[in-house]
Amino acid sequence: SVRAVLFDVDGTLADTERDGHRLAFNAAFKELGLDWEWDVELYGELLAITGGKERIRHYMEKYAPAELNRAELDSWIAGLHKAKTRHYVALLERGETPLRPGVARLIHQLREAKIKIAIATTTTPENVTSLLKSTLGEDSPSWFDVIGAGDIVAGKKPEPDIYHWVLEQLGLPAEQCIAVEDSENGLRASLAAGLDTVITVNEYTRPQDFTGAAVVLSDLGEPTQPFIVFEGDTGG
Ligand code: XBP
Ligand code: MG
Repeated sequence: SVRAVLFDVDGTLADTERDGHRLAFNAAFKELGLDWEWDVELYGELLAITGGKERIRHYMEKYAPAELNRAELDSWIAGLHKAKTRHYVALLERGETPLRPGVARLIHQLREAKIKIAIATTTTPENVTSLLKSTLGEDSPSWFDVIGAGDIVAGKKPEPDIYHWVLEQLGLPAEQCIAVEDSENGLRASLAAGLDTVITVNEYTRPQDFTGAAVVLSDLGEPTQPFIVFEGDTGG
């Protein structure tokens, strides 16, 4: 039986990319006096690289090369990304980023059923706690048995590192857990860690290749009507 469900964050718990992370990156660029602007289409292309710092580095290599040595570039990117995280957390704190359909319901049901819940994401830890607090309440981060996020592992998705780390912290084998993801990179990571994976697609990830997923859904859904039990129905 299933002992734990491991949730991705960006694109899975909430639609955080287009009107969240993207806007925060652009605000950070402006703050630092850069004339870069990531529009919706370009951002879709850049999403192929997971992790904000990695995404900035990839963009620079392709579109805006800098004459810095490796160490200078690392620290410059880290500074820019810190500003981005500040803008992103401020945006979440405005409380205008809702969870996707069915996410809150499933989390509550899993807790009631005493099935463990965990987070496995490439995003920065503060982003995760801010999103959980602004949507599920101040103490909701403590509902999660493990929160695996950001730079605690070397390889970001599609590498399976973060899933291996979370499974190890949970003390559970992959066969007793399920992952919920939204992207091909996320699915590659969860499958490589041996996890059966439910995919809920979004605008950016709908066209991607989800070969190997247990199921591909539009979202986790909300009941539109109360569930009706017919008395005397023997179910046959
Ligand atoms: C999500 C990401 C994240 C965010 C940015 O990937 O790629 O990097 O876009 O977050 P996944 P940071 O959903 O597969 O985990 O800037 O904090 O890295
Ligand atoms: Mg995702």
